[in-house]
Amino acid sequence: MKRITAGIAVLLLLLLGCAQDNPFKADTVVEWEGGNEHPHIEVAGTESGGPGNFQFSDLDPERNGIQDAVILTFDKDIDPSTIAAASFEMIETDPGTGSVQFESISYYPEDRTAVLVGTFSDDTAYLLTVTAGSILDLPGNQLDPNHNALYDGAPWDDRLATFFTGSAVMRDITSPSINSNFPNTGNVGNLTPQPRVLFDNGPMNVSQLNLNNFTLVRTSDSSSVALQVVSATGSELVTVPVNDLSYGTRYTVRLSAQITDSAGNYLDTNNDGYVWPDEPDLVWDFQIIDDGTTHSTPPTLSQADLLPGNTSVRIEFEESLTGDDVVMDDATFIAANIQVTDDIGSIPIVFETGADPGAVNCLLQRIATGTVTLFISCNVADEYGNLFDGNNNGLGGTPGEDDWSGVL
Ligand SMILES: [Ca+2]
Ligand SMILES: [Ca+2]
Ligand SMILES: [Ca+2]
Ligand SMILES: [Ca+2]
Repeated sequence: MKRITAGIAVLLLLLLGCAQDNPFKADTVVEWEGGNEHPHIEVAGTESGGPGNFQFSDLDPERNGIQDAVILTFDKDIDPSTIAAASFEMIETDPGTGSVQFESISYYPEDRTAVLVGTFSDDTAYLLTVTAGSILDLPGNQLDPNHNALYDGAPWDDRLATFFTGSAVMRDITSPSINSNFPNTGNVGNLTPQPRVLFDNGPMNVSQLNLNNFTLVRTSDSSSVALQVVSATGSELVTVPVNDLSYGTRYTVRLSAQITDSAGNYLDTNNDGYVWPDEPDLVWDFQIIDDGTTHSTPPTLSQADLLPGNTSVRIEFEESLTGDDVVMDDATFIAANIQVTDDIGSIPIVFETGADPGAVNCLLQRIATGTVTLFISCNVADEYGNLFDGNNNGLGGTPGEDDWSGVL
């Protein structure tokens, strides 16, 4: 045991020069996503290589096998009685499948650090599972490895770490994520576009890349559209509609979050680095361009100006992506949808429409001073009821991304 304590002392000495990064001095002001209530393992490593190192090296040449230790540092004070054999599961993943018994398991409260000593084999990879719910901080909170500020149980709040000796290859414990998805704009000109997703950090479990987990519907009524799979590989899923899609129609694609890579890691669909039990499905829209009979292309902002005298803001709209003229629905020019603020606050507006059906004058009921900001809601519409496309991707009416604001 003296050997291990000495190892920590050496690590501490090495880290004195970079106190900011010192893993033994957890930063309690870190704002984890979803809150900071639960404890976390801040850093894992080995005794031989230090924090962030996952290769075991032989610290005791006198004994057979590779003597080293797993070092886990927590960000909160841990209940020492929970740092026990029952909390840790260590198995071989390459080449064998056996389990590993640690020779000693210790906790150093002053460093918030657990040290798991073992003897390991040549050219072998290991998977350590810190079992969900097993380790508690002093107030009794479970670890929250997926950072949602909730205790979710296994597998969501299992904390995994991999280690190896020699040339063994560690098990993939990284969640796959979304690289990109297409088509995703409002001017798709092909009636048989190929809805597809590209993945990172796979390879994916190809058997799950099927039409149960990937669907296409008409956005307006959620009626389903038949697809077939063009290709499903470790890094992409490509599909195509069985029949032609319709002009001027918006479609919604959905990929289930309940799919995994080939190692069994669930998909991180929103690419935030964590997987939650309620991880959202990946959902996105695209729209087929208009033909002569459909009128589905939304309006977007052409130009907005604060006129000389600071008593009027003129807003001109145009058709999204094409830049064609539009006729707006005057009834949507209301205070809830168009707002102007300045250094004093919100400015009352009287809306005035004139000869140009694609424009509106906002008559300010007091002179604007300082920084003048215009807000246009996605609920502004054209004559056909197409909602405003604030981010100009040809798809209107999505709260947040289609609301527009800017300084004039
Ligand atoms: Ca040895
Ligand atoms: Ca959790
Ligand atoms: Ca996620
Ligand atoms: Ca849009």
